[in-house]
Amino acid sequence: MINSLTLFVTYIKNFKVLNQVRCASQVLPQFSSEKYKVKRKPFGTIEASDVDYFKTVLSEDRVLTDDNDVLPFNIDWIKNCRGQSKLVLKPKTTQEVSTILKYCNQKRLAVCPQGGNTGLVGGSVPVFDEIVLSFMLMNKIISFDEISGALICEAGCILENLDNYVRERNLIMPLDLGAKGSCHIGGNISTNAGGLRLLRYGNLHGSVLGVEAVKADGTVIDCLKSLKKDNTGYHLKHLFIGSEGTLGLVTKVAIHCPALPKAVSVGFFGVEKFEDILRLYANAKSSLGEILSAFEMADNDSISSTAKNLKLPNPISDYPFYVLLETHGSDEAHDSEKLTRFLEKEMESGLILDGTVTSDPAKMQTIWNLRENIAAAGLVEGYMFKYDVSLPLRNYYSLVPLLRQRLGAKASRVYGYGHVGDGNIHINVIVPKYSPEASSMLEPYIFEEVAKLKGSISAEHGVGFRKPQFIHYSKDANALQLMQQLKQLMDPNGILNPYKVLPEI
Ligand code: FAD
Ligand code: 2HG
Ligand code: ZN
Repeated sequence: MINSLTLFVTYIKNFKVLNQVRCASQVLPQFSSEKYKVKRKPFGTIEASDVDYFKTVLSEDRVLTDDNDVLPFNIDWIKNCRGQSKLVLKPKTTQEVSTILKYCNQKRLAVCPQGGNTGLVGGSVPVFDEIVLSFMLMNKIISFDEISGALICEAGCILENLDNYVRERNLIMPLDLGAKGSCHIGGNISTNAGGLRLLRYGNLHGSVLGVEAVKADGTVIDCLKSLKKDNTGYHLKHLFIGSEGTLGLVTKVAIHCPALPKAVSVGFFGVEKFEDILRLYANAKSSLGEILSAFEMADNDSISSTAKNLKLPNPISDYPFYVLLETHGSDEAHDSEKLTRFLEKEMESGLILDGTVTSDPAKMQTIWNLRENIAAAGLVEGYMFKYDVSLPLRNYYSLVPLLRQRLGAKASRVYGYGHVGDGNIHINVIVPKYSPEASSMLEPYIFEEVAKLKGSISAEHGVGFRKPQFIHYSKDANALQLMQQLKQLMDPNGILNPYKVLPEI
């Protein structure tokens, strides 16, 4: 067993470092409207009188109009999209959100809701001059029931802060993702974020107990029940989970928190070929059963470039593929013995070439750091195209070699990694510089291939601004029509996050 972990960089530090690298290393992105050739819809334009009105609703310091103050709200995390908003509003209460929306609806002013701005499909930033409504000041925990595990909080609470809060009370948040230090629970719900442990704790349609949301006309919809069972008619909360701010703004959330596992172990394995990962996954499910909490994979390029770019240690040496496997259980000796036995057995079978198993928190964190930072590490190498698709498991990795071949020397790197347990692969393609040619070699080609394989063009990141024109690869025409009808019903003037999710008719 290899235990050469010497450098313990916490995720939070990495996230900050990465943000600095990201901000320092790139010039301002091109305006989305020019890059993607979008025409402004006939919304109202903001006038001085509108700003004056918002200053009466919010205090002056919560109405941002200075270009430098507004700029960060116009640019997305990956620095791919850039809007031209001139106004950011920071409400503190549901009532303020409601008053703002009522006014915007009457004056046909478009609004872009923004949480932690970590979204990866351009949904969180404006395209033109939409008003940014930031949830960053709606960050209070309202109540927590330690017995049932029901947490009720405002939408702008940062996921990691919530997790720290409930951990102190022996529970955990039911989702975890690399952006936890910045993303908001309201953003998570609006994107139906998946993350690293969906395999174990399920998706947000299951763990969200209730939401409070504000419709485009300012009406507050109170579905903030914290009951596990509530079959009183239509399950309206689901309309807001994953609708990316196009049907209503989520202001409060009730969510079920599972128990803090008493025992956590992590295994990190080197594997020869992708087919072996699938066999390992099947074996892990049967050998580890209910304690399996994550089964992640990454190819060599993902891990070696992340280790190199961010100077993170790789606890095992170079292999074509890697598997990160985690268990959440209640008996440390029993669980780590189970995992060690699994490692030994699969090393004997030849599915695992080498590996390490640990229950040491710092060492587990080091392994997770390597995995969680893949998303960002490539940003230092050039322009990154990101794809987030789900595919039948037997075809899970098939697009990576296909894209490598198609792009040849035009791409400096094409790599795949993701949540095997959810059939969700992330494919990152790095080119030295953005060009429409590179883009047209990738899109719609990749989505056509996903459709041929009966996958989904968005597994967990959403549709946002980048994918509405491709949504038909995964949604049937009648389903799309129903989506349009729902939008018309809930937001007849189309002021909520325009240019996102729904394709142009
Ligand atoms: P934003 O980015 O601010 O917004 C996302 C969308 O939701 C936008 O359309 C926005 O308009 C809307 N929105 C935000 N708040 C509200 C609200 N209160 N009401 C209505 N609409 C709202 N995603 C995953 O699913 N799994 C992962 O493992 C994962 N890992 C990531 C790792 C990194 C390093 C990064 C940068 C991103 C990752 N993401 C992942 C993507 C992103 O973090 C998630 O989509 C997250 O849920 C977005 O939350 P946010 O608060 O940043 O939302
Ligand atoms: C992850 O699983 C995230 O790390 C981000 O969903 C994926 O950035 C990506 O491509
Ligand atoms: Zn992911």
